[in-house]
Amino acid sequence: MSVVGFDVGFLNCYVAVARAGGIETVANEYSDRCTPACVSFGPRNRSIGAAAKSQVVTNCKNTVQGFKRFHGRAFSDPYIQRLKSSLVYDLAQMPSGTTGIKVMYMEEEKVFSIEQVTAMLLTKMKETAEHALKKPVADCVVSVPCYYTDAERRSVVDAAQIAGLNCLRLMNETTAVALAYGIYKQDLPAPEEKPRIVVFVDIGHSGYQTSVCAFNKGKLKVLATACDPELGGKDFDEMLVRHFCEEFGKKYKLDVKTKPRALVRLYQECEKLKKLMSANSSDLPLNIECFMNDIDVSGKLNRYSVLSLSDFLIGAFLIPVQSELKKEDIYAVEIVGGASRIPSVKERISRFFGKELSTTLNADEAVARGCALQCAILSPAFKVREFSTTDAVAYPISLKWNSAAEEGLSDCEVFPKNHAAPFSKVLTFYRREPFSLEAYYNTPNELPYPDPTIGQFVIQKVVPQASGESSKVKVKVRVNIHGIFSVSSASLVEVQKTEEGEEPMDTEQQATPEKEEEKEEETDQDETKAQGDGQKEAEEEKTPPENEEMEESKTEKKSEQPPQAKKPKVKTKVLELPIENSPQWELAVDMLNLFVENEGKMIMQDKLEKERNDAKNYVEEYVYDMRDKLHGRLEKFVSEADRDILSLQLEDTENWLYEDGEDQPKQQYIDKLSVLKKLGQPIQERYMESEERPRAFDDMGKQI
Ligand code: ATP
Ligand code: K
Ligand code: MG
Repeated sequence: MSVVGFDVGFLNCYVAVARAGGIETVANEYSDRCTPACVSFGPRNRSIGAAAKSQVVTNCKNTVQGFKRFHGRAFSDPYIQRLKSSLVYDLAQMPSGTTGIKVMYMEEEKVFSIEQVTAMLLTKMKETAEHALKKPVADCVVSVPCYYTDAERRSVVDAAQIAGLNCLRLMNETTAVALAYGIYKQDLPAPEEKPRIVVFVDIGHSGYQTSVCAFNKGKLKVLATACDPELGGKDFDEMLVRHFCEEFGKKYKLDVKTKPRALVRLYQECEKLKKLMSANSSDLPLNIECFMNDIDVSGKLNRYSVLSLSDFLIGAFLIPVQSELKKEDIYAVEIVGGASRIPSVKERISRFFGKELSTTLNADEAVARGCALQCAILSPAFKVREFSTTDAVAYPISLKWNSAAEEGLSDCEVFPKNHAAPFSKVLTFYRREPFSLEAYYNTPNELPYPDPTIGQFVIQKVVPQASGESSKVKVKVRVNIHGIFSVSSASLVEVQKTEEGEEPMDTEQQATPEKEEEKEEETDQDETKAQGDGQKEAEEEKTPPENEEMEESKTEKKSEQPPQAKKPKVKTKVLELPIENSPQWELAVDMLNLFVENEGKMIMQDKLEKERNDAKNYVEEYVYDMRDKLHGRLEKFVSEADRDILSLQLEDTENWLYEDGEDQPKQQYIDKLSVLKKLGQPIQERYMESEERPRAFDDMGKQI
């Protein structure tokens, strides 16, 4: 059982693990806790993270970044089409209609789905976690922006599965931050007291998220969220890039937009400049050598000109949080995310809340830490302080269906905005035949996504009662732990017989399907017991059970008698009904399996390529090392003739490495090395022996 949290950022990713009783953000193979969200494709392997980022300029067409925004999106989505023209790499349509990226990999043109690309990034992060924990990693919690829709979330869950991960929860980024904030606080108000209200603001590279959270001892509840998925650090970069494109156009007559490589370099330099500006108010230079057409370029910016340039951006950082929040109710405004370091942005947000901003959390690592904490809470193998997290539904969810009674379509909002999640509700329908429900977001204007459809759900095998009347069908709908909507179960209540005048009974219809089926096989005597259990279940449906998942019973038409009222005894049987689920842009199971298999193959290929490279490096190292030593400490232990032979061999091998040996199978390098070692080993042994001899004398001396 592993306890791992992954912050999959637009630009920067972080891995946190539970180790030695605490949560720790761990470093990758470059000793960096930040792993760039970047994947680069080469003729023999993939590079992921920092290794990929170093190829952004040299292999720009096959190096992908900024792909977080492609999840769950149709290729035809106007948003994707607009982005496509501004990207250095190419996008393509997947057979299912979703978005893929088109690159050259293993010397062939390949299209990878967005799930595959994110899986590659997760593979890298998984390795980082495994390296830190020194054991295989599967269980984890992965972050997503709180504005992600169902299709986007499902796509990330699939990506985790492709990477061989078992995602216990997709966690909203601001909720993860809230958990990281709350779990260590010793002074939270008692459960019955007025909660402490804290606002969390995360300004990343792509997006801007805020959430209002209520804290009591041992729990946090997200009251409301507000986001702008298209406002973050990248917008400042873009503004600077535009500025310099214009300046270089005038000054050097260069059209930067026509050269992808130059544009990528300009983006890199502008991001650096932006960061420098956060700490400097003086003029800052920008110099790039051999920028385009062998021309060196230089430019200059100061904070005041930037302020005027970015005024419209900073103006957008107003927070339309929909809640009845008064300024005096807010205990603190905690700010995280890389772009929260921009002074003018901080100033603006602080002014809006009329409050100094708090920066008690690590701005870069809080999301990953919160995810790891959530994973620890969910993991039975790990002991951690009890802390329950209730999230909020980001967009109101409605269902619509064909209604015989009302002639045409009926609909009903099942989860209003900011409704608690995870959460289940039971809806009751009266039907004679299978029927379908369509789930959709009912505020399309609020949605940062073109298609409000969530999915189609067909309740199958519905039949009328023996009497010919409509059957009572109970449909359980839920927003699950990932924030994904589903129709989780459906059952039909079959009335078997009615006998007047028997014992009074309560709402026995609430019994769960399994309970009812048991009841069918039992004798009359046992029936009471089963009914008793059923009653218990009914109560549970209205009160939150321990597992954090709350349930609420909701009926389309009220048909139940008030409890305690005497009513005729009805013997019923509850049948589980199959549901045909068709969520929007769902990845088909066979595709998913294929992607899992392919990821495995690519991991193997990367491993083989690494081994091949290592084998080559060993030869190179040996050549350099021996050459030095032959004229150094080994000199006395080799005859001149033998030294000349080996020297010649070393020289030949070096030449070979730069020519024919540049790109050979692993075995070739192993063979070359063993040829060299055959000559070198005896010399080294003689040297070792002579080193050991005086030490042996020393030891003898001690014995005497
Ligand atoms: P998202 O949350 O949108 O998925 P992310 O998590 O990858 O993105 P962060 O790592 O939180 O983003 O922030 C990265 C952004 O912060 C980049 O735009 C980066 O340039 C910016 N940034 C980092 N440090 C500074 C700084 N000192 N001044 C200004 N901007 C900064
Ligand atoms: K991040
Ligand atoms: Mg982030």
